[in-house]
Amino acid sequence: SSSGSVVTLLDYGAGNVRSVRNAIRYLGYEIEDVRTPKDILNADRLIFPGVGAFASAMDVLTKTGSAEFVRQYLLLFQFCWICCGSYKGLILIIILEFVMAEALCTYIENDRPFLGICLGLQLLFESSEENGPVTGLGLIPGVVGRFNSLNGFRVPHIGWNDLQIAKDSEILDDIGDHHVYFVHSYRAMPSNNNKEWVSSTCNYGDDFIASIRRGNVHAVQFHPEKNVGLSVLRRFLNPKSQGSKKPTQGKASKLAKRVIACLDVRTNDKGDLVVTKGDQYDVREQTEENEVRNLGKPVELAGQYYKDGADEVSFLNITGFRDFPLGDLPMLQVLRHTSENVFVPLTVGGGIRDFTDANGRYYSSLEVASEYFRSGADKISIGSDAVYAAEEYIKTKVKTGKSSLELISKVYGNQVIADLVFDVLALTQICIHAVVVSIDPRRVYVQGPNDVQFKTIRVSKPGNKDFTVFGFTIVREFAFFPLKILLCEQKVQMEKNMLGISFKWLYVPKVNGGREGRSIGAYELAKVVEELGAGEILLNCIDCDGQGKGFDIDLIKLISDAVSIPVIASSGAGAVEHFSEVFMKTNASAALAAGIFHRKEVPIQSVKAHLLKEGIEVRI
Ligand code: 1PR
Repeated sequence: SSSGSVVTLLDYGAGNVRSVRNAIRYLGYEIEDVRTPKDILNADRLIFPGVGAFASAMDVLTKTGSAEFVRQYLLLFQFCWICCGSYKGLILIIILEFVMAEALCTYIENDRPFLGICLGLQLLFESSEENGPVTGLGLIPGVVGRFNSLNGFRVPHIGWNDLQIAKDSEILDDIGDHHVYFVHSYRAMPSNNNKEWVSSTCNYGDDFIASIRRGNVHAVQFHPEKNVGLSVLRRFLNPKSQGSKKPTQGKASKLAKRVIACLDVRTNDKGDLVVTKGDQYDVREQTEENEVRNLGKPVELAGQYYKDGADEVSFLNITGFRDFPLGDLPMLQVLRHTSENVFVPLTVGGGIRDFTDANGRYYSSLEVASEYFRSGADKISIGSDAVYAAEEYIKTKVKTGKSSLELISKVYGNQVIADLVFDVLALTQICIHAVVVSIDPRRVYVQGPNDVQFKTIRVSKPGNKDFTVFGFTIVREFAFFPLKILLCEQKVQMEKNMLGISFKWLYVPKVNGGREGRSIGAYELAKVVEELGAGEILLNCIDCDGQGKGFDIDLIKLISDAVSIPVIASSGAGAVEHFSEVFMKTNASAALAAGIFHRKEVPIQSVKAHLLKEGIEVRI
């Protein structure tokens, strides 16, 4: 191939760079990986995506010779081994650690074509506040700091936001007022000292730097490998052919509410991997054959939803709790194929836990998650295992650091810096946002708030599959309390109707696909998983699942008010109005639906159009 179609990529192999690779290939370019510093100096154009431990490398270099240095290296080795699964990655990292920084500085100082992404932008600054100050490359004046979640803005900043263009930056010319995808907890701020670099800003509580440009050196805080971001990549890769446009000024920038399409995936009785959909988690048809409901093929449907404007696509491997996902290779294939053509964030969940296979080979949850990331996932979601971890934590008040949630959010999340590898922002940026906890609660009656040790709330809507006894509505399904209470409840309800007494509900999360009730409330679970490192919560509701009667507003309000990480509302969407309702009445950051999209009852475009009409910020 001619060198004109080759892009040099500086990648540690440690994180989810696959989507950047896919985007570059999609645009018709080949990728050459940096193996030695010479590869940097010889590059025609260099892309440095925002994952990996480069900033930590700088930190390590400053500590050469100390005992701390040795300790950190040992930990780094472990980290590489787990994440890369090979010595190749390890050797690459050693090279990177020692000499890449210099080559990279020379390359940038010589004004060679460079595109930094996310962390690749932050590293150009002087330092990071986190556990610091920690020195960066120092090419741009300024300090990288954490978003402040106190003023009501959820951290991490996840989702689609538009830009305020500060100066002509050619590569942003096609963005116009479209939203671009951000996912980060740290940001650099514009100031008089770095004014000459800043090409756009974005507002999330504060105005922060969304992109910089000087000569041929570009960097963006957002992800150009996602959706309209591809135009940025395209312009960077081929600046000459595209001509210059007058950049459109984005309107006042605001984080868009996300609409997510969810695909529950499992193998049917014939052995085909299908998208299915439950009715309160029961995915079998109510026919004699009792077949698994089949609503289509995962890769095709995901591609369709991307075209229709989904802001994210989630895959839930719903039998992952019993079938080991790394044995379930079709799911990994689904991810690989989907990520080649779908340029919105992909989440995958199901079966992320420690596992010993039939041959006695042990896999850690981290290995399972890493395999999902390597196959194209941008985020992973943990269900059952997070419940076990939370129960253990509530019981012992000790963070063992060993649960899948803690381990994965350490390696792909924020705390890694503090207590595992190094104290730099590098690994923070990989993915504090990469670990979603999926909560599957079901309503259970109690008579009053003091009847159980968990948080209860008064609900405004009765349950779905109710039935009537003596003219009073009671809930048929209850997983947590004995029938006696149900009968009591009936009595209370009668009194209520007569005396105006209202009563409370409790949300009990379920594990193993909703089959087993646990003694923990959804509220407690949400609080604890936030503490244990979750970057986002996917909040389902078994009662509402597949019913099409709307989201469980009470539950979503309870949880989204309780935590400061983003909450995805799920279960029950049946009409466009349900989406505006959940965004107006709760602090959900995103709304997820499955059935209405699969059955083509409501297209994603109509949901977006409706939200826009209602004055809710969405990505169009
Ligand atoms: O416990 O880590 O293996 O994760 C299992 C994952 O699989 C969890 O995220 C759990 O929610 C999910 N899951 C397990 N069993 C089922 C099932 O349906 N039998 N599906 C299941 C969860 C619920 C939502 C659904 C929304 C929207 N599905 O994902 O898409 O409720 O549906 P709707 O719009 O049609 O109402 P682990």
